[in-house]
Amino acid sequence: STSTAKSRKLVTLDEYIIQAQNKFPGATGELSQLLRDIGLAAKIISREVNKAGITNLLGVDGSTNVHGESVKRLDLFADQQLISALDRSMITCMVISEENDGIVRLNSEGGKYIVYMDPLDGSSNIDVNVSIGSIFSIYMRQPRFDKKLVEDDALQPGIRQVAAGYVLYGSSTIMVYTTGLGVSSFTLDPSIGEFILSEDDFKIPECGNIYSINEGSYNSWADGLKKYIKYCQVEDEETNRPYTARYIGSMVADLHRTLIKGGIFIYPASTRYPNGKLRLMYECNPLSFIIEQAGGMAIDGKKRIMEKQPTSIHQRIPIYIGSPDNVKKVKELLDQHE
Ligand code: AHM
Ligand code: MG
Repeated sequence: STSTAKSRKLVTLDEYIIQAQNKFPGATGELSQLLRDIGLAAKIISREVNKAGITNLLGVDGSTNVHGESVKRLDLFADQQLISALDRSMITCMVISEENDGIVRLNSEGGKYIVYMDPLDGSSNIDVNVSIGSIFSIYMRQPRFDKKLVEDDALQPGIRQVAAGYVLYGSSTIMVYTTGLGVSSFTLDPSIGEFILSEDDFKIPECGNIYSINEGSYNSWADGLKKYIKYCQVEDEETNRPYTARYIGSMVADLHRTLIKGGIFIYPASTRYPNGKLRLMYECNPLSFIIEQAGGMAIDGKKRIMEKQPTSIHQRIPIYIGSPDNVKKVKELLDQHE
């Protein structure tokens, strides 16, 4: 019957974006175009990530391969792919990337959007064939066209994000994004080269039994955090403890698991990283937007990450993010042991 045929219909990322845009009669389609640009770059990066093992056999980083060609670093390759995808459609005025110290100007005259990105996060995991990801965060340029485009235009708090997402290059390649109306995910079918809708209203469990933190820096943690990790390890059947420890070391992979299975991911302040390691604008804000849209929470230990007024484009911030019950519990202990 038609209804079964309909229910089996595969929806591609591009179709989904156009359908979503059609729900807003006034929409110009520019944000949709931007998301499609990122989707295309993601497919190209995914292909290269899958080939990385073979490339490694031929020579790495700045060295030359057997053909005498120089081999590009994968993170720089990802950076260039994303920037040229965004450049093509002329709607982005500037890009701020982990790979570039300053801002990258694209269409500084007419471009409406400011894009932050970490083109290939978790790059230390490339060498060991473990999941890595790309992260993006999109803002509108504030209407000040009289003035020259400056770095300050990009210093907007996370609550002003108009869209954010990530691509996880794992056992399959998955793109997850939000425009503030819930969280959708797409799985890349490499045989046809399309992202196919897999989930269109992701919700994080209220409480989870997985904690994710680099315990190597235990000695320099705040007392409240030490207490929380001990709490996770206590045996208590009723609250499903002890929790399970999982830490991949790729933020995108650790957060994707947290989104699906619940629990908490923490990158706290430590002696080595007094402000935490992760970057506010292209790691913490976009992941916070997604987790909040899925019903979770993200704080810096005290306050909501997305309300933080940024002071510089590459600044770092501690992060406690995940299921609401888990984040509330660690906050309670942090407050108690200040
Ligand atoms: P990178 O941008 O150099 O790849 O570092 C970011 C990564 C995150 O993906 C991950 O959560 C974190 O670093 C892990 O850091 P650590 O090895 O200190 O636990
Ligand atoms: Mg990074």
